[in-house]
Amino acid sequence: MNIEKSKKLFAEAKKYIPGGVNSPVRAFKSVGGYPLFIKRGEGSKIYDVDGNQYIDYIGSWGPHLFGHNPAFIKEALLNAIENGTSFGAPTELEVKIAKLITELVPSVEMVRMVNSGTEATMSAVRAARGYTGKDKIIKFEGCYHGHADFFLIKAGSGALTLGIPTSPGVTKNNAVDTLIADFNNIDSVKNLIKANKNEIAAVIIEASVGNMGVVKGDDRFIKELRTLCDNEKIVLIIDEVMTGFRMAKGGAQEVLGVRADLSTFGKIIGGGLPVGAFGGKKEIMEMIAPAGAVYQAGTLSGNPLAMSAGYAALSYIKNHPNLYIELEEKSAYLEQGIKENLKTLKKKLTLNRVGSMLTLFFTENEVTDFNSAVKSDTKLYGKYFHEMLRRGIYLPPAQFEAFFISTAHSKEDLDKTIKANYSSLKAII
Ligand code: HOZ
Repeated sequence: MNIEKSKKLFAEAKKYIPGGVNSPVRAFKSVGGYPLFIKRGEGSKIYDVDGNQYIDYIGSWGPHLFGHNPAFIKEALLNAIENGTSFGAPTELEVKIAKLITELVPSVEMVRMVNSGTEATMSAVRAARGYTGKDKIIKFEGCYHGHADFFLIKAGSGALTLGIPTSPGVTKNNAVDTLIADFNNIDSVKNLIKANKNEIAAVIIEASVGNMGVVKGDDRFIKELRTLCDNEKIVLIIDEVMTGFRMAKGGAQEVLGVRADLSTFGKIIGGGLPVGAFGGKKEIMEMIAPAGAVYQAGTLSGNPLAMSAGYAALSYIKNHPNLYIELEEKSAYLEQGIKENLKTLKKKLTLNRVGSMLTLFFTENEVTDFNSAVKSDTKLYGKYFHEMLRRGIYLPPAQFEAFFISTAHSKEDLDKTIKANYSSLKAII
């Protein structure tokens, strides 16, 4: 595989951008080798600057439910750009998209647009603190909620992959209000609540995790968490940055049968453009300025280009409910194919799938939380990653991430992936 142009660009990038990338995981540090510089994406495929084609299972980390560059989003963007790129003033589209989100996600009565998942989670916590008048929050080890200081404690995703789950630069004062519980373990939450009686503003959780690899939230655990938060007057924030509009139109909370007090969303709300949002109960959301005193702001929030792409994506979701059936069938087909390969090769690895997100963990044990996820052989994952890449399959360049499947993945793509999975596993075992 010729990747000379990518190699050259990476060398040049490292002179001007820390580590040569604008977000750490994409530097391929944990799998080794050189990151590919991507030129374009179309449907299920991406193309690098050297002209290589790959079947893509990252999909910009979640939003590309319909594959890259679908015609209806492109058209919406081209129409919107005719009218200008940014006003810093309200537009009609912001009202339409907010209304649409409240229709699609029953727990969301009001919503505020921001520019990224990090802004969404950070602002949701501020709202919860303002609403309850309490300071502390509970998060779960291995869950990742973006890079605000108080979240970078025992975090997942890139922070975990790079071995810096608790980042330097986070002050003791910032860390002291973040309490850490074990995912899928209700007793660990109960103990923290007991030890910090009437001090906890919010529990924040990826109800189905993508950021320590895919780990399903146990139904009973999530329901007990909901009851606990109700009893203790704690705001339950469900982080749907990855799962929102992907697991179902109502996200992980719809599938798990719970209602969040606040939910956070990411780039899918912008059809893949830089957008996030947080929303939920009216009485909490009305705490936000200018309705209330909790300050939150941004010139690019509700940006007309991002809103037009987002409105096109969410309208498509609303009008094509069968897309979740298609996603489920395609994802189950891939899961089944990989499982059969493992059986034929007599290799016991753990495959976790929740809807159209899956992770192949290089460990034999069941993966249900952080401690079981980190038992994975990350070096072996790195080898597997490169074998797959050589065969034209672009997977997340880190063990503790999810593969994302889209409706654009054809049966031919999935068969090619299953075949590559077989040969790649065979090559590394
Ligand atoms: N931390 C992101 C995945 N969980 C990756 C962000 C990126 O590199 O774009």
